[in-house]
Amino acid sequence: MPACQNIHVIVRFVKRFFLKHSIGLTYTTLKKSISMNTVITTQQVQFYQENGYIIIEDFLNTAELDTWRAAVSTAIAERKGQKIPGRPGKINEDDGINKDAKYHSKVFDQLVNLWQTSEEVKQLMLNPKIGEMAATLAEVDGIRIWHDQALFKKPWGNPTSWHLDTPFWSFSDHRALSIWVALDDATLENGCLFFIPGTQKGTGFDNLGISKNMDAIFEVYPQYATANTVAAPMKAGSCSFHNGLTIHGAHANMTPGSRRAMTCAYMPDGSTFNGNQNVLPDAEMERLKIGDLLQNDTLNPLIFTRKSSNI
Ligand SMILES: O=C(O)CCC(=O)C(=O)O
Repeated sequence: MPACQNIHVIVRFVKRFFLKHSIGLTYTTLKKSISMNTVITTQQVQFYQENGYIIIEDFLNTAELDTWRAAVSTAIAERKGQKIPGRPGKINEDDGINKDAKYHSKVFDQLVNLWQTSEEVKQLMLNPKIGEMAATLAEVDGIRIWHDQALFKKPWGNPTSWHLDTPFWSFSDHRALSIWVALDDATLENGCLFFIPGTQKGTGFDNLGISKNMDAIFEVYPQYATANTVAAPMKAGSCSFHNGLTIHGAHANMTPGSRRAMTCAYMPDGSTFNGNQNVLPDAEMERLKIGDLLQNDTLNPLIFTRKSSNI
């Protein structure tokens, strides 16, 4: 082969090498910066509407999971045990709703509205992409944050008895829902969630609290006492959404490790005050009358709406 042809071959090889590796580099960079897996398909909406819950595998990539873990841990440390901002009461104390603080403090550590006290958590919770996921699943036009909560089931933690969420809240909307993000692998051993599919269609807004007895909910909803349950083990970084009227609970933590989760409850935009105290500050409770729109953007930010340009 003549020398000039040799040079051409070498140049082509070098070009190909750089092309291949620069694409590789671009892809790696992209992969790192790819945002959360927030696409919701029509099939997923149908599944959610039918069953009242859905699991989204690999919602966060490894880097995002690290960010969430760090933001939530720091926010919890900064709270020094205060459960709800602006309200008295520390974790592990009687919250006036669930009797027997000694037992319930061993269900999980529950810290509410970390987004209000941590800029890092606020960045995560107010992400419109998550709001869009919630709005799409719930089939509503707009989504407001009701409250976030870190739910950390400690080693040997008690089970989370079957319960409903929406009856605790200060509005009554059958489309309200929550995201539950696994910050650790949630397994059958350490307290993964369980759902009773389809129950969101038959439950209501009477608040039963969370009993210590797993079967207490069936005194009110005996029609579900023989229903099938579904376990929702999840890898860290995966998440689920569940309707606040779907009967759900979690296993005991049978391990010496923690089962950490970050959650957020969502209120459809346009919901109205029902008179229940939950997480609203006293001043807001005094101001509100039953039937008023809950549209205080400082307390319940609108994180996604289809009505006008997104936030
Ligand atoms: O994390 C748990 O054990 C229960 C979670 C739950 O009930 C909820 O997110 O609504």
